[in-house]
Amino acid sequence: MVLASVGKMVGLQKKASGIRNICILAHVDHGKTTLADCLISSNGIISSRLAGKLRYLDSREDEQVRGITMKSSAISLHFVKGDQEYLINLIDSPGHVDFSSEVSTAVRLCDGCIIVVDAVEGVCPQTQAVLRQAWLENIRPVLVINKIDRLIVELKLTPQEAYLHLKNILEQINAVTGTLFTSKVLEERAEKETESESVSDASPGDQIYDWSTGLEDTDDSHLYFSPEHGNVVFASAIDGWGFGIEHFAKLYSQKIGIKPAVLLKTLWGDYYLNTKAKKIMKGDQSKGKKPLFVQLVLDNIWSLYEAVMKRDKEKIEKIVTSLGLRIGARESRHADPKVQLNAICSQWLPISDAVLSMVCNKIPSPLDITAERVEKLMCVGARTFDSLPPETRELKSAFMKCSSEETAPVIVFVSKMFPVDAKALPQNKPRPLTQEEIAHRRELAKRRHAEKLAASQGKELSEKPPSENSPEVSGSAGDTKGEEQQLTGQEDSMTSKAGKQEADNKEHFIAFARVFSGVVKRGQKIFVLGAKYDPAESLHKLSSQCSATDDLPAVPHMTCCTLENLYLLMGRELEDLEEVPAGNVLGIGGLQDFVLKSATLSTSPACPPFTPLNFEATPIVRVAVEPKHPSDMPQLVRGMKLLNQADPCVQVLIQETGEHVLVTAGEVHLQRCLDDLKERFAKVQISVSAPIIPFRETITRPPKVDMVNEEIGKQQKVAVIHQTKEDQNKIPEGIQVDSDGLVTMNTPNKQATLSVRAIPLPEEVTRLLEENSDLIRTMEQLNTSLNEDKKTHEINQKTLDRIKEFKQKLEKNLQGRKWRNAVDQIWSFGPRKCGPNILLHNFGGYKRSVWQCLGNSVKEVGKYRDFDNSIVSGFQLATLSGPMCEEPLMGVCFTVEKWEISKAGDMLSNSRQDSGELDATEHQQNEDNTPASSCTDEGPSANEHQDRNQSVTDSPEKMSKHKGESVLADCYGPFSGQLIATMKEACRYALQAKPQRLMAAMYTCEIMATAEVLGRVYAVLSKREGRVLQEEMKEGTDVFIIKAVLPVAESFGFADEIRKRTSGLASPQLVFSHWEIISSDPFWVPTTEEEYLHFGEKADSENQARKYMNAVRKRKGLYVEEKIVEHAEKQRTLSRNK
Ligand SMILES: Nc1nc2c(ncn2[C@@H]2O[C@H](COP(=O)(O)OP(=O)(O)OP(=O)(O)O)[C@@H](O)[C@H]2O)c(=O)[nH]1
Ligand SMILES: [Mg+2]
Repeated sequence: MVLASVGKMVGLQKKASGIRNICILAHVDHGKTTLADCLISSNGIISSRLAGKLRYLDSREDEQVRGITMKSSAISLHFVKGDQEYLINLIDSPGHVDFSSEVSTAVRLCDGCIIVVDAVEGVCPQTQAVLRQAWLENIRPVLVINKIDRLIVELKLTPQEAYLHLKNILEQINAVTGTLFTSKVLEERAEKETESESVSDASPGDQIYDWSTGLEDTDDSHLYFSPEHGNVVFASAIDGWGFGIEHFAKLYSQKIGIKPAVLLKTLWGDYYLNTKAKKIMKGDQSKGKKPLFVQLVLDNIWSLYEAVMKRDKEKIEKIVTSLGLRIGARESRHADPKVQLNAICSQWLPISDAVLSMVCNKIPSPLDITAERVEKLMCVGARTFDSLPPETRELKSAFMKCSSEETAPVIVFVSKMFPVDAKALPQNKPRPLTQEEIAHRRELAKRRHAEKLAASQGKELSEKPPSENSPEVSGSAGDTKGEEQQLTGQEDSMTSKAGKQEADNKEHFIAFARVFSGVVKRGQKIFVLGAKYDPAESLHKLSSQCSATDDLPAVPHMTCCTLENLYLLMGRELEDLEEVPAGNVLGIGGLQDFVLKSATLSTSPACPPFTPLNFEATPIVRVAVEPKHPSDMPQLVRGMKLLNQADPCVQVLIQETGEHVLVTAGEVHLQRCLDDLKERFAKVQISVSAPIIPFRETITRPPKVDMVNEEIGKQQKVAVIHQTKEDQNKIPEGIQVDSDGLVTMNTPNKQATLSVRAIPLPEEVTRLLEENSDLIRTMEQLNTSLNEDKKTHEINQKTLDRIKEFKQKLEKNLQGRKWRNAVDQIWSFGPRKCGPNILLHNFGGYKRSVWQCLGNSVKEVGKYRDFDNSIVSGFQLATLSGPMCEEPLMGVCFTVEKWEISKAGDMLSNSRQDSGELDATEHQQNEDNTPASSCTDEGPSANEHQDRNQSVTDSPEKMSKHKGESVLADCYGPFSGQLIATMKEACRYALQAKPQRLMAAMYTCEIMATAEVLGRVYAVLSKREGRVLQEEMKEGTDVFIIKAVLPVAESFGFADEIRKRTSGLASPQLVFSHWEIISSDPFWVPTTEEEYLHFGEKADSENQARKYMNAVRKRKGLYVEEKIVEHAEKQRTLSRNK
């Protein structure tokens, strides 16, 4: 029976001090949903017998089948502690890495979290990840060490061993918190230092850095988990028990006559009980004594388990009576000892009491939100709180107050949109009839009866009663009607049914949200603010007092909408609400056309959008989908749109090739998305391509010394020569390549000459570029606004400092003769102006650089200026798709060493300048439309599919404006277009002049396996090109932890294979980690006799890189150089030789 009614919940919602918003976080399978079941059963929503078996919050079928949670879902619980009543809004989250974005959506709405740790597995990768997420969101964690029964039943530890094991786990988890805390304090301290430095500016010359200052005087005790602080519960969710040490402290203080406060301090730790003196003494181990925790707590639990497992009836009875419990006859006679255990334990140490009272004591109510958290939520990107408009800053106090007064501004954050069946909506649910309705129906029935009588007397019916049209009436009273009417009635109900079904088919999206301030009401009008909304901009246009009901001018990223329905989230059910006050988690209906995935809602236009959610997973697995029947395309497109809205992490895109692509976080996520798409959103059959695996292209340094021996050295030289010859074969005539890889090319009209060289970037630099891509993008924006002489972007000091620091780091890593002045010469980053490749200018008389925003570069004027955008565009195109298989480049530096424009070209540039035609918009167009407009026919142009015709037809028109100043130029199209194409080609040839390599995306994975299956795990890993980084044994268990890296390309089916080969004992989780160069050369061909014998003529058996490259080329429909069985008999010889 459900204990608390909706009315009760509504009452509790109004008292913010009694609300706790929490989520349960853990590594996969550590028992979150089982724990949630136990908590739910305390409210009578599910029976306590089913708690742990039902997994009530896993409402999807695939969640139940697979046994893992895939989405976060919320439920509101009522809890009474002493004379206080609490409302607990509980959110269960998934633990699998693929769904870590769901964790982000949950964490944002909460004030605290329960971290669950499996007592056997201890701290796992996702445990660390969720701790970090909780930390980033500034929410308070409490700890539940779960599955303690496994220590007794599976590992068969003694209580003493178990104590040491638990202590160890606690240390591990505190170590993780410790690192988070230390790094934050150090960061803050560094920040303060730079601030004070910039204020005083007089820094003493010889400062001594003491890295520990700042750490000592910060109180961090509340951050750590420790049983005596009351933020740790020991539990076994499956057996229904759990306790904090205060439970035992209270119990034993009466029994042995020691103050509870003393016991609370000593029950956990190295203390023992001196029974004679009735005193607690320190130092258990040195004296060979049992610690208090073992003696008073664990021993009891162990003996209970022992008695039940051995079916020692007498002992069980003794324990049960001494504890004063009552066990039903059914449980005590049950064949499964677990049932009996559950019955005893859940009465003795009910887990829900232990966990919920810890939550109420330790987790702050919404009223206690910290100023730090508020500021973090309100400041997006590089903006600081001080730079927000004053009206916006005032809202901080509304946040802090969390007030539900009428005057308080409403602020709501929507963290995700989730789909529900129309049937599940409260307004569509069958409900008991009211008295009036019953009377009304009775009346109708009577009338119908009278009509029937009349009909049987042969009287004609003149007209139908008007009420017949209503579906419920016609449905329920079919049997009492005349035949003719029955038919019409059926038709009616058929049409209305069809209509209803259509309505059912429509997806209803509910916003998963929290009210941070004010009261939201059904039917209220409110502003919807997108992530890019800027209050400063809109406050220019609107007054801060305006409301969503007014008629307002259009402001970017802001719309108005009406809150149609408000819901109380109750797991699988929803309950209608009229209004929801501040501090609560709720569902909002009617936003699906206004909010895509997340948004901020407010009644005040001064409200800033909340900071975007921190997503830990990078979507990396992409597949192309298409309907089995081409005519189903519109449904598929619609379905993909819905899927995009329903999942916080999936990306849905249409590639230039016209393919519809899904990008997901991993295999399990992909499977779920496809299931959803097929069965729910599109409802059509679809075919799915093999996963499209991303690669990167790069170059390496040519080998200088051969390390093996001279003999092979000679051969290799031959090979190198052979290769360079081959490479040069690829380069058409008319292009000069010197021995050092410098490529010199002319534009088709011979007006300009470009010399480009490609050099591999040091690894650290590539990493630095990758890490700072956001910063690079900001720099780009700043530079553009500076160039346009717009001063709207005031440059934040903090951003400038970060840019300076970035520059210094680059300088530090780019040292040596080759890189002299390189950092100052950086012209652009690419692809998309923020990627991990660099363009340098290394010719005289040119000064433009990306550091313009730092204000130390002179504005460049000169003959190059008009066309430098073309060079940059050419570079962007070249880095976007490389020559090997048209994948983006990574870690390559292109240096332009010569750029000459001949006189005619100059003239051309001047004439264009004079006619003022080279305005920004046209330039943009050129960049976009003319990449393939070169008239050179040679070269493997990536963009052949791009509209070449268009540029050809376009160009004569444009060029005719120049009144034939240069007849030569005319036939080759606009000069800027030629430059783009030439630059792009030159970059490609420069790449080809160097040894090229593919880079593969790598996953890291951590696999736990017992010694018996270790060998098989290794076998699977090595078959899939995995590399073991580390192997260690988990203390106190026989489990090994293996850390390995694995190419994404080889990862499909990996988890399944490992699970099968180890009979389900090991199950890895894959997380994207980095890009790695594949050492083999995709273009390598055997040159010596021995190599021929060993590798065969094609040499493709061993060459991983070539395999990948050809697979990608095939997929993209590019030319693949392959020999299809040429000499059958030779192949046979080969296989025998091998
Ligand atoms: N022995 C034992 N098993 C438990 C306990 N709690 C949960 N389990 C089992 O652990 C498995 C996983 O439990 P779930 O509650 O689904 O774990 P979860 O953390 O919700 O998993 P995800 O949501 O997929 O991350 C189930 O088979 C449970 O029966 C426990 O206290 N003791
Ligand atoms: Mg779960």
